[in-house]
Amino acid sequence: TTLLPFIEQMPKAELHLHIEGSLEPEMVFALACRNGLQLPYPDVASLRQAYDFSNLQEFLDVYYAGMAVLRTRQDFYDLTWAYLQRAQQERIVHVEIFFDPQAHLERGIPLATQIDGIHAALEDGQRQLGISFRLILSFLRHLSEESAFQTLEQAMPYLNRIDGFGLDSSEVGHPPEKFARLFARCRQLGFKICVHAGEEGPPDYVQQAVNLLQVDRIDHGNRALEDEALLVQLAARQIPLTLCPLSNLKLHVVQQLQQHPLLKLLQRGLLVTINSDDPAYFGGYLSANYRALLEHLPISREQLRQLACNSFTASWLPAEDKAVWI
Ligand code: ES4
Ligand code: ZN
Repeated sequence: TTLLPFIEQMPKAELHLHIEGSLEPEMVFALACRNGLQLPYPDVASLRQAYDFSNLQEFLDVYYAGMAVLRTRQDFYDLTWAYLQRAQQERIVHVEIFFDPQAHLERGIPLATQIDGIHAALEDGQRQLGISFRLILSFLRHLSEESAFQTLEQAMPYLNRIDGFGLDSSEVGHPPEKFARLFARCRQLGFKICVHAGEEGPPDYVQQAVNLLQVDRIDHGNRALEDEALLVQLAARQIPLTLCPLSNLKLHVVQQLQQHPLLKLLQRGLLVTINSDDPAYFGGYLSANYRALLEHLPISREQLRQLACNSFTASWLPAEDKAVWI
């Protein structure tokens, strides 16, 4: 239809992207070769075939195995630069990306190596591609509060290159309240915070994120739809939700895109945005997520425009920079 070029041409922000989730199978093989590592797959095609998940945990197992090829500053630079080049092609003009430092620290990769590589690529992307950015350090919720606090301590010398803190990985059994003291500390240090909640976990986890952690943004938040009072609160306070349609489909959070809660949440007045989450694993970058919505939901041109505008409203850019795009 005629809305396809509209999707491509709209200036967009991406607010929910795990940089390790942009690691394409081709790059897994290239980095394994460069670093002298053996992979348990004979070729790119057989690795891609392993990208078939029935839930979040099955995905996470493959995701953590894949990122083990990231070793050097240059590896982290190349990964981030490849994403930014794709972003520019899709008219993404602002990105707020996550990285998972604990997953790399566990493999003996220093925090400096990770941040030096990722941040240098983001700086080059700002200069050469005109893409503004924020970098979000995301804690792994399946690990302990103590591990998260140790990671925050280790990150102290690098906080001038960090803009906010997030929380991801296995959700059920690891509620936001487990990290209430951690995020209170992050807020006290003056940082923005966002957490994954209500992807597989119950609406109560979204409620905890909002009222206990006092997040600036909810990542996913699909299951907020099950709690009427929570919906009213999210709409009234305009707390953004970063929705990820193709991710939800691949991880069976929704059985079909026709059942995706996006339009219901939009109609209830919530500040929802569209994002790609882990595009190398979920079958598409940001534009593909917009196109999939257009194909499977009765979504209007005005609603597509609203979603792109919301991505800037929900961003952590200062008001004067948002105003350029809205
Ligand atoms: C993630 Cl889709 C998703 N959910 C939770 N944690 C994650 N880490 C990377 N992708
Ligand atoms: Zn995510």
